[in-house]
Amino acid sequence: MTVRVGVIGVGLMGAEHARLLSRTVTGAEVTGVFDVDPDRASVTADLVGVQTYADPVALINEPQVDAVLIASVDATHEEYVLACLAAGKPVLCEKPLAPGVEGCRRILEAEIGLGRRLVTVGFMRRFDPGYEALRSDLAGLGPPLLVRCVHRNVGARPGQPSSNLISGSAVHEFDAARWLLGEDPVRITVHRPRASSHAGGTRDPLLIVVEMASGTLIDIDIFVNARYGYDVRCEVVAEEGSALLDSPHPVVRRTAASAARAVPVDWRHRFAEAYRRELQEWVDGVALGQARGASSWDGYVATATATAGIRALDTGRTIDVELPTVPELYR
Ligand code: ISE
Repeated sequence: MTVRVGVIGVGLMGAEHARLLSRTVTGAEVTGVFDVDPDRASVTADLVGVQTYADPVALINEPQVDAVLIASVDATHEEYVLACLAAGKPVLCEKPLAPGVEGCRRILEAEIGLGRRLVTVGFMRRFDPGYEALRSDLAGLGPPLLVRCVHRNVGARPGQPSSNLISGSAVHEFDAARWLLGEDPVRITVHRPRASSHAGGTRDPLLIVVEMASGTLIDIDIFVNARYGYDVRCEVVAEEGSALLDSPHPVVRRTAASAARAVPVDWRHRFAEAYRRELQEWVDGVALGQARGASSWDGYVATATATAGIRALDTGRTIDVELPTVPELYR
């Protein structure tokens, strides 16, 4: 079976997903593209040889569309995911599932009402070979004590709200920590070091500390105007040793009394293989009627953690992450 995918939102990530779906992923084809900017929609539609749609909900309901990929702006995710659920179609939604917990809850309710999982949230680190190796290495290291994360971008849009560092960037660490450790967060604190003069008024960097249910602490150094490159690292310190996921570049270049390893410039390079595998798994799962990857419950927990984190940033206090009992469908 070829899974026919409608792509909603073809900015940086959506265009990349459309390209991968039509050129690299097997068993998939793109059948239609929507974007609020018709010119941008045409660029991707021409590249993958399909038509553009003027109405995203018409694209979702199109009989030629078996599954939907949503990569439009965050505020539109809830509406489109709900439309996919109403049409009974599998959907891969870029993170966040919805920017607020209420929106995530409405999606959970709709999916629970259907009685089957159709929603996958685009937490691609779960498909990164490095993160997978890190997770399997933990088995021999005894109980984890600390997870020490670094997440740096070259630069961010000027005037970006400080909260975006939490909801748009650190949200990946919130999900990765749960996936690595198999437990949920209970509280979050956000420290605000002196801001970089390159951050244009944004509180950047931030140092976030998340306490998990067992007492394991996650610290996240998030710095989106780091200038030198895109740098994601993660070390799990456990009772019998530690496991470190460092820069993925294998070659160390030594010259003129120095040794250097290349650093990627953005996440599409660093996580290229993760995105490819995420899409392949999703398409294979759709063909088999299985939901794979992060669920809407995982998306809900990530948004609940980010929401508590934004309050922690605004108030300077430690904030509890309040989670209801995991619904049956997601156990
Ligand atoms: C971006 O939106 C992403 O999702 C990237 O994975 C992340 O590393 C980056 O910080 C975000 O801005």
